[in-house]
Amino acid sequence: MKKFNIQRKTFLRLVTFALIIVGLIFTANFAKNDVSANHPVLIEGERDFDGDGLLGAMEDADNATDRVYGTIAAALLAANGAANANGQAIIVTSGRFPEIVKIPNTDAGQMTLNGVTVLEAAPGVMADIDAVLAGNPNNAARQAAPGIIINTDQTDRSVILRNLHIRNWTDGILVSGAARVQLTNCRLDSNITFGIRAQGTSRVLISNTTVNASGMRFNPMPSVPNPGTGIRFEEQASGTVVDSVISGNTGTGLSNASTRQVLLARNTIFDNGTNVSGTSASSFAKLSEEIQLEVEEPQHNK
Ligand SMILES: [Ca+2]
Ligand SMILES: [Ca+2]
Repeated sequence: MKKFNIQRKTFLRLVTFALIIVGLIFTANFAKNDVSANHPVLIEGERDFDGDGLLGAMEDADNATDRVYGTIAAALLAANGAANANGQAIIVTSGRFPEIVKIPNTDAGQMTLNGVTVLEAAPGVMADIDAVLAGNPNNAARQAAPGIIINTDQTDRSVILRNLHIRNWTDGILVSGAARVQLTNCRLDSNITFGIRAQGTSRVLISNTTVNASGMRFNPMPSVPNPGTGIRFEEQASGTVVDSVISGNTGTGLSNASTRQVLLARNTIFDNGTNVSGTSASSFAKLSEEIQLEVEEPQHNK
């Protein structure tokens, strides 16, 4: 009987030990494979949203449960419970963001999009993603780079940008690979090469967006436009531009050098170096009247 008790105790210890090992293995695998987020996170601009006295990098790192961040980059990565390129990142107080936004952020080891990635400013919030912030280090390095860089071969998940103001970069927004991107209600100016540039086999929808003054940058001295085009499609990129304003760009307003067609509807294209240029007669097409009527119908019913 005594002998049995010792064996049972040993047996229980072995079972406990085995369970701990299994638990550790499970935890390690879970951590390694946990790319999911898909919860909304908030980004503070230059005003403290959650009232904890922290802004910027301090807000990024304070804890893993508040889901509030001080930089766009931290809100889109995985640390401290952030979006991990899967979900919605909402800028909730106005401010200037002197940071290059990479989606996915390969420089930080985020090699893929983990889901639909949304970056937007809340209504009434001015989010100024600006290469130049007086007194801030690295203004010159940022001015030599694009502001928002979206590059992925994944075609089954979108990147959505809404209500952002992007200025003083080379390209304001550079889309490449096979990325699927929707830009709505964005404003771009003072980008020296291209306001919005689509390459590869990307597909880019541009709606309710204003692209002004590409090629005009004056920090700290006038830059040479290179070429200062508003919206540009290259390689096999394709897209649709609707309800947008393309004006005051030094080079071409809307340039399609891609082999694919770009669809247009209800845009104002005015006072650019050249308003529109394409590589062939079929570079552009108007969206059909049927599609326009469908879009406008709800307004008639008001
Ligand atoms: Ca805060
Ligand atoms: Ca925080």
